[in-house]
Amino acid sequence: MFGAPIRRKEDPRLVTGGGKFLDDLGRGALAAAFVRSPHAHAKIVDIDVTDALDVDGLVAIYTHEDLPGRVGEPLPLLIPHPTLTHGRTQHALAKDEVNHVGEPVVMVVARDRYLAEDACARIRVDYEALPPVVGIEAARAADLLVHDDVPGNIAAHMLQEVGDVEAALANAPHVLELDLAIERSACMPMEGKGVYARWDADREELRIYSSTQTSTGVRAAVAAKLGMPLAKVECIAPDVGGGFGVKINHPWPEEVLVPWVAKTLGVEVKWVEDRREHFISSAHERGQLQQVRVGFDDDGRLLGLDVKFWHDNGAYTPYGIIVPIITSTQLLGPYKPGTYRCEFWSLYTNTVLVTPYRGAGRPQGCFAMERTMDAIADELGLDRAEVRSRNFIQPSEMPFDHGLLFQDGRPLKYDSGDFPASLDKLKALVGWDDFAEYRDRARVEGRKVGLGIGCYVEGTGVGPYEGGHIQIETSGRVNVSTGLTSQGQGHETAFAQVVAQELGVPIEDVFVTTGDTRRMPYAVGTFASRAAVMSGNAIALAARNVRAKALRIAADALEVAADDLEIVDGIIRVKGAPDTQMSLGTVSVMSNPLRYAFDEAAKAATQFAGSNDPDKPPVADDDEPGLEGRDFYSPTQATFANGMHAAIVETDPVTAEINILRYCVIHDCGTMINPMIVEGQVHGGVAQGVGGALYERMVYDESGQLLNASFMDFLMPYASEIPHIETDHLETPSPLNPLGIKGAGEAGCIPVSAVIASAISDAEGFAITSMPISPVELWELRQRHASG
Ligand code: MCN
Repeated sequence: MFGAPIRRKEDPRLVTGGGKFLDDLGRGALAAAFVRSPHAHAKIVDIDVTDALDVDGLVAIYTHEDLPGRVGEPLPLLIPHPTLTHGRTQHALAKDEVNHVGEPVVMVVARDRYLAEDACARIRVDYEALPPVVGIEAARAADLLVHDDVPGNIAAHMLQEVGDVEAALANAPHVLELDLAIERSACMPMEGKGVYARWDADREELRIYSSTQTSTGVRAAVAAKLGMPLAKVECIAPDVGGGFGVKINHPWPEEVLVPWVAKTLGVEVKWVEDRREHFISSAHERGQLQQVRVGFDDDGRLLGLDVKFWHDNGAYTPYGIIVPIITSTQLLGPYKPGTYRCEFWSLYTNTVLVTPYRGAGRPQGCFAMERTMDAIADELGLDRAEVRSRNFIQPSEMPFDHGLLFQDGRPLKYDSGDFPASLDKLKALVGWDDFAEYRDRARVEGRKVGLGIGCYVEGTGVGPYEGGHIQIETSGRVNVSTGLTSQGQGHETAFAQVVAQELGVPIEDVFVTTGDTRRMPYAVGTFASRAAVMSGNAIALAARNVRAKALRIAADALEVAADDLEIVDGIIRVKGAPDTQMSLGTVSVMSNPLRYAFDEAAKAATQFAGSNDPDKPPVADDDEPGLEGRDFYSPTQATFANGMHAAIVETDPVTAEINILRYCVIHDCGTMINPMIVEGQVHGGVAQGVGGALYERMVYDESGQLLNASFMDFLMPYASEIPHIETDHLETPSPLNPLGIKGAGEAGCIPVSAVIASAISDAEGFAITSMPISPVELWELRQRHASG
């Protein structure tokens, strides 16, 4: 049950084609398609739709001018921040100007998608091309501006400092400087975005299905944009084929426009994103240039860390600057920096906008910190693991307050963790102490092998809240709902495990619903590795309330004290006298004044509390009817998971091909609900990390065209590129929440670029400072280092 590595309940359905994804719905709906900007930066001079009007099956064409009221206003800026002095969001359809290739300009609705695309192809948009800003260097130079009214292309400039870093660097026995870079990549879920909306004219109700990570957010945003009462708008996330961050942006332009058209025309409309649209009009992440100055003593202990970085936020900032703030606050990982200053600039470029992608700014921060740790070890000739361990925050120092502000504006305070124990486990797993001998032997054989390491700490389970609703049917089966959505994380299983444990019912009798605003209207969403902490605890609290009520009713009926009762396999029984018992279903009937139960439980209930007996009212005065309850969990701060990875990598001496021979993970996400799910999450994260380290990048040309906007050219690793991942766990429970849980969903991907860079550096004998790295780039680096 809780803590057991049981197989996921949802998998038989999902792996045998039984999933119901967005495009499985609304088969007869009209289709929407979009004319998107071919320019990275341009003024819209004229839009001529005349030729498209002849297309058979065309229903409607809309430009920005056609959008009424709030539908035509810029989309919301979700996370403002005091340092975000120049936040900008896009219009659902571009007004006057486009700022990246792929920005939606015209919406077409037709009988089917083919006809809609035909009509799109006949629409002429005249643009006056403007010079684009492409890449961080161009944005920094600021010779050209993305938004005329944003000087220096700077959306935000932020600085946090703890202690006097300049003084620490001035007095440090050793100071090193590093220039580092991470390129853009993207989430690339198997299922792209999509939205399907239908209007019920009689009831004046709008139902939206969206492949989203935040159904309550979509509902609220659409209701506000369309000026509708919330009560008349529902949003349901069906099965979602991956999100990884990109499906949070409530609302995306299409998520406003499709429901608006459904309501305006009184029809059903659907839009399903194709892969090219996903590349050029969803979101990217990762791109940063970093400069590090670090001061340390002869033992490798940090005295001062000064980090500056420039973050590419693309053309708009719907998410504010959440990604660079996360980089700046979680860069420190498990270490005490002595003194720390971090300053960043979040810069506009004429490229696809940037929103959180699994890891959300942490892979970049981890790269900066871990490359720095390796540089210190190399400088002093010390063991790389030893340098790390000398700088660890110790378990005795927990909770540890860094003196910085976390992204939620609260103090950056680690709740728990045992970094020395994690490192010991990692070293044992990978065989750290024996590796030098293996590497030297391999070198004699003409082989290049290297061992890399990377450590991270990850703030997870952020608030503000999440809820859980539990209802025990008269049959004894348990319905559970929580408002956040699922994209493949195994929530149906994990939350059922929580409830089975708390209520003492068989897991087969627990049914979990997520992401349906009809079932749970209050929710925030699935991101920031928060579902297990937030909904897991909310559901546990709700289950505890329902259990207490069930025991109270049963105690009364059985004429014993509630404390003398236990629940085993859905049966409430007297401890030590198990024959005195009644089922949870029976109690459910007893708590239901209408007694609508057509099963055994009803008969049993009548036996205990005859429905016609006025002396035994089914519901106590202070009880609500039904065996059900709702509760919410709202944490005081994030809980901090951590992990350490090591990889052994071999590079071909001739071709510079890079092979990962072993990949080892120690992971600590507090108490685990289901270790098999956690391991699956870690494996998926590592796989995405390997993509980011060795294969995936967004290649823009100078004019802002994305040159590799298809899976022919953007390389995602197959299973054949992913090494066997050896995983072991440490469970340091969080003291902050009742279940002791920390999040696990993003962890796997955070240190991978740092670890692989560390291993390649070890194999090659020179430092890798930019990721991803291809064999060609490694080969060129070799030539450069060989020629001095
Ligand atoms: N879990 C557990 N014990 C813990 C922590 C987590 O058993 N101590 C389980 C949870 O119950 C849940 C899973 O592990 O089933 C992940 O939990 P959590 O860390 O809370 O993460 P979320 O469920 O909030 O998922 C979000 C996270 C993020 S932020 C991204 S991005 C991501 C990820 O999950 N996107 C994913 N994993 C993904 N996995 C799939 N298949 N698809 C995505 O889009």
